[in-house]
Amino acid sequence: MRPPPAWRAAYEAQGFAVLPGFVDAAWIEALRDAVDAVQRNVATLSEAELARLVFERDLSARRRDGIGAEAVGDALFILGEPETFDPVFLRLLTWPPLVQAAQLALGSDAVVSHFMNVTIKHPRFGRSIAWHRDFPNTYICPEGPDFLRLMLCLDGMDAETGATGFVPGTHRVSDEAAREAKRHEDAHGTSVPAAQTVQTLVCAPGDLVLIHPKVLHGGGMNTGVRPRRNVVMQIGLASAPLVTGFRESTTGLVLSP
Ligand SMILES: O=C(O)CCC(=O)C(=O)O
Repeated sequence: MRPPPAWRAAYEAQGFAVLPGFVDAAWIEALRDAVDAVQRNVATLSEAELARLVFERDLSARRRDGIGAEAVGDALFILGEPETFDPVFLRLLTWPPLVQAAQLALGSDAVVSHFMNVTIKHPRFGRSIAWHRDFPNTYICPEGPDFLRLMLCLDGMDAETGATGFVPGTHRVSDEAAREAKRHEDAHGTSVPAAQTVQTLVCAPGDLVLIHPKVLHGGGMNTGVRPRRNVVMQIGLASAPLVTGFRESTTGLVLSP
């Protein structure tokens, strides 16, 4: 195993870490173009392709500050399985420096992909994301918190555009406490942490954010005039079988640099 990189201490102490300038501008532009192409061609997509997308108009207006479905057109919130639309995403997921970052965070060379998506907050109405932990989740999850999410910023983000906020240190709860918190959330809704405990992450295009599965995070609406798009990849230990029912095209893909 390689020696731990400098970001590892932040990841362990806070439950998240930023690796600035991880992906170069030319590649970020190619990824943005690929997202734009899907958004532009929504009207011509097949049913199978449409099934991988989540549209703003189909979600509650509550997280858009009441802005109604009629005002958001065909805006995408989630572009699922982006690798099935453009191979540039698979190149990213299997890119050795990215795989190595996941291996170092997880402390093992044997890692697999769980899924990837592009999470999009459109200018003016892109929805807020409720406070949550990624572990446990009902989508694609192993029994324990043996994974992380890697989030690549395509446009950068700040408070106005709905940057991701974290409550540092909240990953230091037991697995059972995280499960109990999820049960509570499902029954009673999510609670909002005190503002002074939240760190809002300002990022530039090309920054990579590593997210511990038990750190509390969420984010506000995009009230600005620029889009806020992040590629989100969940990668886990190969030794931790999934206990959930869903699968994506990259689920189980062995990642080795
Ligand atoms: O896009 C974001 O701000 C965060 C995405 C997120 O919360 C997640 O994938 O769990």
